[in-house]
Amino acid sequence: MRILVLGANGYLGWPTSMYLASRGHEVCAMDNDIKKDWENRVGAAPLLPTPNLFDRCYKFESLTGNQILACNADVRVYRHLQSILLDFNPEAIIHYAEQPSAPYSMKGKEFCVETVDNNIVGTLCLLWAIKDKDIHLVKLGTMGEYGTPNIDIEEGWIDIKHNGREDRMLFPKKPGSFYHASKVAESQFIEMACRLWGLKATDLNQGVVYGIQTVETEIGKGLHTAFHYDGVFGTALNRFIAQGVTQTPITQYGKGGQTRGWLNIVDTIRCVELACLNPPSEGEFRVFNQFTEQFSIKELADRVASLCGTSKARVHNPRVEAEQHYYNAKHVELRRLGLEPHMLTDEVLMSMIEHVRRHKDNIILKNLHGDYIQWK
Ligand code: USQ
Repeated sequence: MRILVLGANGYLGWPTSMYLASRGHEVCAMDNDIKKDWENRVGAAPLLPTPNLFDRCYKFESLTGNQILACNADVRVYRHLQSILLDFNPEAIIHYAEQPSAPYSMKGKEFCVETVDNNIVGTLCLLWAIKDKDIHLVKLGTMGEYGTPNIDIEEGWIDIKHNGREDRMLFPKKPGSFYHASKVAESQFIEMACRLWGLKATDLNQGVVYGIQTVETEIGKGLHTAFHYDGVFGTALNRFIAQGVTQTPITQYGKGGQTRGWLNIVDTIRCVELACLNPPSEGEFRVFNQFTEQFSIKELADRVASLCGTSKARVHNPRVEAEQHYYNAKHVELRRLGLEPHMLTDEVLMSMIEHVRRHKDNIILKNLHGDYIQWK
């Protein structure tokens, strides 16, 4: 299958590109390198520096014989996008080209506007570029679009009975940051484009991803993914691991009862492949909840603290979010398509700990605590 990956040099985009190329797909990897600017703006850096996309595609091909075409372009530059679509003629597009951090989007007006501009304008350009084309859009959404409602969360759609009448509606959304709200808006635009123009799209409402290794990242030096551990781009478990490894008190925010869906990075890449291989029908806006297990923040902080022999910090929650709440989100569709989940065992946690420990000297200690971005 010919697959265009947008945001291909990121935490998920790069392992996805390699995985798909290893599985016999023709892959074009597009990125505009903007992540480095965002990192610089908040003083963040991944555990290992992110190589140039062209260099690592060349490296990957020389080690495996599998080609990944690389291109440097911004989704929002419409003429570039059009010419890439014309040249490569993809059957599916995986859209990761987004500002992914909730704290970044809450840091101030400029950060919020930049997030919304990057995410929403990028997605709108993409929708116009694939209008009238037979391309399946696989869009990375987020479980955070739903928030933490006091009812079960369905996979995207809900049947509603109201005043004696019935309809099938998008599941109500309650985002908790401007980043999450940007994803809600994108879902709405994509659903409308499917309904009005007959596009076909899959919205993958993904939970929090953890992990650092995939089969392909281990093939050779320079093929690693961008592992963040700071308070802006580092997701909670990845961050806790870096804190455990450096004996820095683990920053559980507040009571830690915040419950989320979680998945291993190796399941992310399998899920996007499954979505590509099983496209929806014309005009369909399909939603999958992409996670494999639910955990509270406290459970994860306690497990890492115990495995690493680290203490826990008492951190007042800088976010506005429920710290004790009901959470029950359905996630059956990807299993139905063949996903075999990798669960978060202590063995998996230990292998992450060992891996991060090997690069411990690269960790910027001040990024593991302090300077919390306040939600209000
Ligand atoms: N948290 C802590 N301590 C920390 C960092 C976070 O307790 O040091 C807590 C947060 O308060 C929150 C939970 O951990 O309750 C998750 O935070 P996170 O930073 O790991 O994840 P989040 O901001 O929700 O965003 C991440 C990704 C985003 C993705 C989302 C999926 O950055 O791209 O969309 O996970 S979800 O959480 O399901 O919305």
